[in-house]
Amino acid sequence: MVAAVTVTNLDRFRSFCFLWPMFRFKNIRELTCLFVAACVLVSRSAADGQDFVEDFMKREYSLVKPYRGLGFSTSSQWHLMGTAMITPDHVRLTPDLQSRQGAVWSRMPLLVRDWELQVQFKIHGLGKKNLNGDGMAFWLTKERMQNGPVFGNMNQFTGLGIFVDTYPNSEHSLDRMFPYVSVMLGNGSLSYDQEYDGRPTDLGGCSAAIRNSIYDTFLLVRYSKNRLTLRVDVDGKQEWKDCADITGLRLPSGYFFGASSATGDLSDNHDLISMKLFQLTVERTPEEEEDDKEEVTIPTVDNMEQFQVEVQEEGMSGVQYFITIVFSIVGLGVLSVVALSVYGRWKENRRKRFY
Ligand SMILES: *[C@@H]1O[C@H](CO)[C@@H](O)[C@H](O)[C@H]1NC(C)=O
Ligand SMILES: [Ca+2]
Repeated sequence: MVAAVTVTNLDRFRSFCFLWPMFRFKNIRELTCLFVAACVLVSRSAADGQDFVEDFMKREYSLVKPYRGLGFSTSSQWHLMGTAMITPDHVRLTPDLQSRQGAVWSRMPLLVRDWELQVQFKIHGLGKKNLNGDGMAFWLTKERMQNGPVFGNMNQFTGLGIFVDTYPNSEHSLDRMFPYVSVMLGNGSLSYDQEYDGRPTDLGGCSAAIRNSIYDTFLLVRYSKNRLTLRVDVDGKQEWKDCADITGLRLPSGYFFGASSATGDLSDNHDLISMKLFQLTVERTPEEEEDDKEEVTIPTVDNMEQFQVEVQEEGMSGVQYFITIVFSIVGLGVLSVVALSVYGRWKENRRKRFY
């Protein structure tokens, strides 16, 4: 089918070029033919790329409009939890109201070896900047359908968590622009620390202006050969921007996709529009095949230490810092006065002894 189409295109292109001798400007003619040929080829390959990707979208792992097979019944392919609600345009995980939690979880364990997940979502609300929260998370974990403190999911989870954190809980986070997107790999005992916006455990991330955006906002997660990459497309340029790249990451198969969200004192609408899972065709050398046969039972990252950051106790504020300095100077002054007077007495005593 594709070959036939290409041949027709080529024929069209050839006859098109043969019609041209009526023009004298040989160079222009050739240039135009080249240009047309390039256009034909480019449009063909762009369309081919599309076909190729669509072919591999795995419906059984994807959540797309019109959201059939989503619901609260056990036969659903995706299960809803908490405040999650289906509308024609999105699955609203939480409304812009305080203290809500909502989630949606796939019922199918993921058995695809090399994959790419494209997520489209929308976070919007009436709160002013940094007076909104808490954000959204996307999951590929052993556990599913749990309530908890991590964006509406349990802590000490086992597997992958990708967080779109819209509220800086820690003062130390102010060196990062929020919203902040980050990746964490849980092993069942590691804890996500909300007080520090997950900083002690994050493996990478980036700032992304995704709240109240006029553009469609997307995440792209790709996992192949123990490498996980995260990209974002948030500024309407239809381009993927690198956000995180983690090698040596081992993720067992048979985990579940999910998306969750929570609001607290601060809130936002957290809308999931789609999660599309594509199977990738990846070639492997015999060694890589061997390496892949090793059974992975717990998620791990090689050289975990490289990601670890020192998170200090909440430091001093400007005022505290100033007071400390003033007291130090006064203290030093007092000390030197005391020292001087002691020295003076000692000298006097010595003089008395000599006479
Ligand atoms: C999980 O990872 C942490 C940090 O690398 C480690 O201390 C802990 O022992 C691991 N837990 C399990 C169950 O492997
Ligand atoms: Ca936060």
